[in-house]
Amino acid sequence: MTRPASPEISGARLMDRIGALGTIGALEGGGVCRLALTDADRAGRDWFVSELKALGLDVFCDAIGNLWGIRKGKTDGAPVMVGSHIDSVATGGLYDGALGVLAGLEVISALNERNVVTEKPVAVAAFTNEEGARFAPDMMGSGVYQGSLDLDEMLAVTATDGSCVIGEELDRIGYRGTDAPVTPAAYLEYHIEQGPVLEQEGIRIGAVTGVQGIYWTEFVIEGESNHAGTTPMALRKDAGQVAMRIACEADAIAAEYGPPQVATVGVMNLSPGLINVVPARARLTVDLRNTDGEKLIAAMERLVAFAETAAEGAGCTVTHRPMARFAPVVFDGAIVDKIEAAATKRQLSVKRMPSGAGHDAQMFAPDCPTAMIFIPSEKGLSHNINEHSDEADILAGAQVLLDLVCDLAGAQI
Ligand code: HGY
Ligand code: MN
Ligand code: MN
Repeated sequence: MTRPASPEISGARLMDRIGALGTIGALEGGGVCRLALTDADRAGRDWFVSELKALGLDVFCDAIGNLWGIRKGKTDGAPVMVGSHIDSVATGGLYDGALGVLAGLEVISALNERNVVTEKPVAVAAFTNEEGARFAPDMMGSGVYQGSLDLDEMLAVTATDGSCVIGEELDRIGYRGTDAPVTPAAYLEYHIEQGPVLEQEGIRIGAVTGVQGIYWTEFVIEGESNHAGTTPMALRKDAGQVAMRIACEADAIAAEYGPPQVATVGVMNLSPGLINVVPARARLTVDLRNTDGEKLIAAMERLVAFAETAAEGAGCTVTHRPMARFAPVVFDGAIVDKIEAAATKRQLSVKRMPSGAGHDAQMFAPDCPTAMIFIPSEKGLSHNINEHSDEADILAGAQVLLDLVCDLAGAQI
């Protein structure tokens, strides 16, 4: 039997799938909202499972709703897995997460149409709640899949708006499975950069060397509501002022540490939230990240100490709760080298770089050879409905992914 030629990505098929998934949870002005375990997420899951079945894959679902399909190989061993996520933030784009899952489907389509036999099985996965926007922490499904997050603990997590619990939502959408996760022989994730580096430097492919550490913390400050007009400043217990000082301190830490340290206050709620009432209570979240794990811990400790001093000085109390604690990870050097070589062989400019965003890949890095492929994001935009990547880049990155899968899975071509 003549060996099939090296399989090629079908751009039309991949763009069609991006368009199809992009209609699920579509927002009026563009972009998508497929918050984890909502009806839109369920619809996305249903669509993904139907695609896996149509490709002839065996389909699996575990106890936290992670979904994966496996294309048989000559051997029954651990698969080479291509994964990412189809849940999004509330103002998501078409590509964050979806690109990696859909390119995984395209890899299977390309292997099938050339009847390529691989030594190892090939798997395509979509992990539950990568974003952590509705239920913290992020990378929840992949963390449970690989064992770094406890299943029962995660099933009991309440939504950030207090409306529901993960386990019940999984039952409600019918995605609490029973299949046992299988640690891959290697894990590859293809993702948009979500930052400005590749575009600014005119580079086509990022060979991602690792992911920075991520610390999410919730602060709750309790003060005393009072009249905005009659209460002298010195007699106030203003929870709002303390919250704002904590936010300013987070910003000051990032400025003093300099890049790559970043700090974000994404949520700040004041109550009772009335124009003429001194806030009795404030809740804010702080997202701190750094590629240096020790600096990240130092930044966290400094912020907590500041919060306690600021609260005490204002006659308030403060509590803080970790919502995510992920140390920086380094990806497998040999696979990063392969990504670099595969891009170069396709005459694509390529750059080794760390990831500023968290990804499911960081949950696999401690357990199996893992790496990521990036393509440029227009204006570095992401978690924004205007997120965009050029079709030529989308296809180029997907071809590099296919070449890597053929290499790692031992495709007979
Ligand atoms: O927060 C992150 O970096 C990822 O988008 N969950
Ligand atoms: Mn993502
Ligand atoms: Mn994201």
